[in-house]
Amino acid sequence: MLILHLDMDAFFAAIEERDNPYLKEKPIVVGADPKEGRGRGVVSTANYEARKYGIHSAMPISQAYRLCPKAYFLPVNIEKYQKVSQNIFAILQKYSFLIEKISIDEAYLGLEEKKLCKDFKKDDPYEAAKILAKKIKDEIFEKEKLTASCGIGQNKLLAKIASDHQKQNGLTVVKPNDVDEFLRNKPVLSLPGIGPKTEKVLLKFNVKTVGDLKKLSLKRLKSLFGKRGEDFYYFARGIDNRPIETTHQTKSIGKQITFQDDVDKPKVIIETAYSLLKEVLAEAEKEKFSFSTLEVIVRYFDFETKTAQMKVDGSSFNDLKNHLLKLLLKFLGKKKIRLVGVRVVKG
Ligand code: TTP
Ligand code: MG
Repeated sequence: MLILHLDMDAFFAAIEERDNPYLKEKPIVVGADPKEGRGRGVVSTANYEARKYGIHSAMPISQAYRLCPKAYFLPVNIEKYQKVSQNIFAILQKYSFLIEKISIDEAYLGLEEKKLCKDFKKDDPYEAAKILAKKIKDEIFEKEKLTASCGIGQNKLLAKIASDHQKQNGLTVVKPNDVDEFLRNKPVLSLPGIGPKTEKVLLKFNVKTVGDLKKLSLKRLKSLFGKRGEDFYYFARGIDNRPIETTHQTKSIGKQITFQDDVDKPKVIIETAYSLLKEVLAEAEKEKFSFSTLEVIVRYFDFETKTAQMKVDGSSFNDLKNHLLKLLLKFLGKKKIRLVGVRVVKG
């Protein structure tokens, strides 16, 4: 089995650029209203023109505004993007029965090697997969006027890193003999499960790239990171046994709000959290989503972020309100609060 990973380029921003000809080749930021630098939400995404100014997803919108005030700031029109996403997944389904949806703009496709070779009259399944990826990209462009980047490899790890390798309309194939060379200079951050915290720990051992990571023994990695360390050991060698999971299950439903001004009145925060809980439960009901954990998220004015959870199997709405209050009270009366969020989680 070969894996193809597909990820749309600057997805939300590319759709807006497509639909508004005046935006062509201009810096575009999709996200919260910047309110001339006083806006309080975050950037959902920016197109590559805007990324030249250092703007990226999840950055405070006020910072994005400071970096490029002349950028075009657009609100998130999620219904529109979901519709486009459905069209793209409908295209993907024509090319593989084995699809794992990762997000609104990203998927893994499982490709049977024998079938690939037969369909495209090639001896090398990687060459055949490359032709298939090209066809998918062409069809997406023809029907949706949007570009995607694709990566092909012997597992999810390689396919995903490959799709990121030449972003914007890229197509990268990593054959088994090229794996070491391909991974050697990639930053450790490109491996799944390695975020900024793990990156920092690794830096203490002078490990910056996947090549550096390979020098740490299995024993060492296990003692540093436990079970995750074992994964890192194999990932560094391009080994990854994670299967394609076709039935993608929702794991959580959450809502959050950034206050226009930092709030210290407990009443305002509690009432906001209650109304978020209501929205979350309505969505859980609509999606027939059963959950067992309730989580609250609080971000203080200085961006310190706290979360607290509790098991809430089978609780009524009033019980949940009480649980929420209990969780929330841990965080109130300390510092002014910038954001509050509520989430329900499966398992
Ligand atoms: P990504 O695929 O991570 O980003 P992208 O498609 O905008 O850019 P590229 O793949 O070329 O790097 O996310 C897909 C969409 O999901 C993105 O267009 C907007 C949304 N999104 C958010 O709303 N918030 C986020 O923090 C991220 C990362 C993405
Ligand atoms: Mg994308």
